[in-house]
Amino acid sequence: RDTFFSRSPPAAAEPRHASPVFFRRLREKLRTVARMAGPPAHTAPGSRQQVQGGERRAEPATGAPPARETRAPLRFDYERFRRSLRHPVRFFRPGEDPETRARRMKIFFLRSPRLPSRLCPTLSMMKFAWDNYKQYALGKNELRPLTKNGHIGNMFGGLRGATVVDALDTLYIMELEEEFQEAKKWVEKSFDLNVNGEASLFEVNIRYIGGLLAAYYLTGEEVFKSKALELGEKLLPAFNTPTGIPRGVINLGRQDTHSLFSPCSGMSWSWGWASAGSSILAEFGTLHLEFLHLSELSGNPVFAEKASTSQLVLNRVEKPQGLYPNFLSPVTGNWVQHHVSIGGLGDSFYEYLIKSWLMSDKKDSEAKKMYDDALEAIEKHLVKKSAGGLTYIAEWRGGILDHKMGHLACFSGGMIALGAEHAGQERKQHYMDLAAEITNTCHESYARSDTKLGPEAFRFDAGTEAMATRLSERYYILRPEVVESYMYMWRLTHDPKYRQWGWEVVKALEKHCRVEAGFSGIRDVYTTTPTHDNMQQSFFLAETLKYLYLLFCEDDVLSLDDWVFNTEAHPLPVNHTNFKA
Ligand code: DMJ
Repeated sequence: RDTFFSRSPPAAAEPRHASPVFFRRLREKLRTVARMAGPPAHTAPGSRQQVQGGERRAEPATGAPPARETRAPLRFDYERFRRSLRHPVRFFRPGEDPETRARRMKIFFLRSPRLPSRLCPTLSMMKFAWDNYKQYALGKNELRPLTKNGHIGNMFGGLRGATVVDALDTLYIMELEEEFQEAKKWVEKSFDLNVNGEASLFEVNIRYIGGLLAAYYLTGEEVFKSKALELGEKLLPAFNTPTGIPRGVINLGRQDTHSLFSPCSGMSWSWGWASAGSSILAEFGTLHLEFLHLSELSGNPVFAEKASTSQLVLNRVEKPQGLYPNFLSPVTGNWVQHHVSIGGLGDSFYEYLIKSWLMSDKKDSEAKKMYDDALEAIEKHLVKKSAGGLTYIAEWRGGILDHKMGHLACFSGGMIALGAEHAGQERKQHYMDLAAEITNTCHESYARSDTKLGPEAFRFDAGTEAMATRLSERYYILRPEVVESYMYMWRLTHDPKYRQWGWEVVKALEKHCRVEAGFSGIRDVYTTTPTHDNMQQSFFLAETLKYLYLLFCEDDVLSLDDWVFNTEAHPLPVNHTNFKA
């Protein structure tokens, strides 16, 4: 029996990592991060530096001695960055001479005659989703397509326009020019960061910061960069914990404006539902990509330091059977619960390990090793084959397997394929096969439903294979993970079945989720007359439609050589070189 977890609360007084060895490793790690982000302009221990909107000391990670390398703000050379890209970012290429374009189109259409008729629907779906959001809900977070109004919700702490920010890069790459300008105008004129409310650190990071960063890198428009940096600064107080592991909820009000009316500004909490005040693996483990770019663009290492501290603490903590449980105490650095999942609560932590390595141009070897080891443990303990021959990834509760896979876990086919290319020679084909098998299982969860859309969770027990068994797990909320894996599998194998499967999803979305004023989730995938949930999720525009579009267009549009997609499908550039002037 695994003895690693202590049932009694661990002694809170002594953070586990307050040792000289920890600080030495942290300093080494930060030096690597600093090297990845480019050479320091000057080295002045403890000197003050100017960042957007004020003076800020380059903060040491919690309790650690001040980072030695601080840097003056450097001008990010956007033109140089664009020149460094190895491929174009869009299907239609500005400045391309007509002859080259005609030749390229001819080759594209000859190779895949059905594609134009598949690519175009994804464009018009995006336009339909955006137009309705704009008409009925602009400035709210999401569209309610049945009642034709907006939804605000409570994840974004007073921030508005989640759909606008999530949609920016998709509109841009699809060349929906007018619509992109509408979205940009809203960000310029109406996107207010001066808000006061409780936000999910994770959601604000992946949707808003990820969306703004991607929009900046794609367009060079300063407004996106400055909003991303300003918002990034507002998230920093969440990291003020004994371990440096952030808490999940943060009040976005300014810290210096505590008053009777906003007494909680800048404060952070753990989610009420998370056991014993713990932080969630998929939340604090899904910051690295965005935070490294915040440092890259601002010249302020504080963001990279914060994200790297989490990675370091996780690397160092003892792992039961090599697995990472979903709940960790930000006070003690100990695991708090026994639940391991590659789906909800765990998912994007694993994704960010392999993507951190790729984004660092394969220099962040610590992240790669963590990914390799984690995948090995997952395969050993969680990957199973059903009686009917379907490979799936079970969940683990204190050593007991729950033979269930969530829709969220279906991103893992794409992730494992992405990592397979870079596995040791003897493991490459093995991981590619595993990725294909998992993607196939996720496809089966769609194929076995009446709507041809997949349920929120499906099971492999009591004779069930890849179907939901509980009423509460039958819904589909426009999630992207299955088409995300199709996109990666297509790009990495060119097996046409992935495009065929993507096309089945397009048809099903059109048939069951399109309503008069947008797209809506459905409550039961096992009936051909499903009721709608009246919600057009912002990730439908950020992810589902973007991945479908990328599945049907040329591989070099947002090429995997140049970009990594954050967990909300916002493309962030691989750091081939440093772009500082
Ligand atoms: C998205 O916000 C992100 O993909 C996140 O990582 C998981 N959940 C949703 C989509 O299902």
